[in-house]
Amino acid sequence: MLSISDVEFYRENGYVVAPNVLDGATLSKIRQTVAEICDGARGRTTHDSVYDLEPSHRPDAPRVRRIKVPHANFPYFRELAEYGPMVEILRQLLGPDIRLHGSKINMKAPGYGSPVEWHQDWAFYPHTNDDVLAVGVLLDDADRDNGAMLVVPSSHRGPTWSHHDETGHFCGAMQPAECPGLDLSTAVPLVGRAGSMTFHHVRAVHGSAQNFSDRPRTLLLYEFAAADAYPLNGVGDFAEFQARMVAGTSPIEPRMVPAPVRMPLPPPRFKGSIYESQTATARRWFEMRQESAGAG
Ligand SMILES: O=C(O)CCC(=O)C(=O)O
Repeated sequence: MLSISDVEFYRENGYVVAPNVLDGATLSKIRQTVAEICDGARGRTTHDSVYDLEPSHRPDAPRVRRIKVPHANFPYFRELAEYGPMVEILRQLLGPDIRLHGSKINMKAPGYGSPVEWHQDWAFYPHTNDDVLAVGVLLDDADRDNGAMLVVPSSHRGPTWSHHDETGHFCGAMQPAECPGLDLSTAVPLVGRAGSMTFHHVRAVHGSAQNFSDRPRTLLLYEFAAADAYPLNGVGDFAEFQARMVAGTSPIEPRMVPAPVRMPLPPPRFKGSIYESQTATARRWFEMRQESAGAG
């Protein structure tokens, strides 16, 4: 459970870290399951519906960047989305009725694990109201050097920024130089020990650098919404939508609030994952900084 001041901190800043939420046995089981899934990337030559691969991946030397939608691809991760202590915290932040929206596991291997450019999740999946958040389940200790997620405090109360590329297509990456008033120097790394959980608001500006350390940074992300938040991108399969409820009941009447929305349209030129869609823009903030640090 979060304290009252933790909940207030989340409302004010758009993020909060809860230490040591996972018990040791569950953490070990998740890590082992992730390792087994990653072994399955051996022999693969391209991205598919489960694996997003690092640019340096080779079939005989597999490098997985992301395990896609684990809750849909592996029953264990659907079960885990109902992990009691996590759902208790979600109730505090979202209310009693909660639906799982999506999931992913972002690997950041030592030395090469890819950056994720600045973005707001809301730009990918706007809803009728913004009681929507992502949980980061830390499967390794996370710190600034191994690519912990960075969040700009209180940015969830600001505009929804453009996430479109130079051709006008959605690409899922912001251009911070074109965001007046957004001060990235205030960004806070969401650090913690393995087994801790981070919670960030769907409109919070966040990103993360390449892993330059010699330690892995594996992050299981679950996205949850208050059940009365309906996705503006539509509901494809209503039975599947309802089957994603993790607590309470699902109303048929969406709650609407005025929140700034930009639709993720026209669709990205490069599809498959955020890593791929963000390559559509030549102006990548984390990569540009890496290059200038190398050149300097
Ligand atoms: O893995 C990370 O550090 C960032 C994850 C993220 O924001 C995303 O995948 O949408």
